[in-house]
Amino acid sequence: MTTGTYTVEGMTCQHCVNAVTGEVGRLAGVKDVAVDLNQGTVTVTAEPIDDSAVRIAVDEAGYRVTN
Ligand SMILES: [Cu+2]
Repeated sequence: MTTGTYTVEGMTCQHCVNAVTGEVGRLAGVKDVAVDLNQGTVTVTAEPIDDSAVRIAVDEAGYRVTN
């Protein structure tokens, strides 16, 4: 299991959390998605973790990975 932390721009409320969690959580191999609104981060636990797929999923949710 691999964990990756992404800095995501634009998340402000529970709606944002649900949108990001929903899109990223549907990716193959993803076991957990944890959003920290204060830090503006999304921590993904997956086996394997597909970095580019995570970035695309965040983008599709309407936000942007900045790291
Ligand atoms: Cu929001």
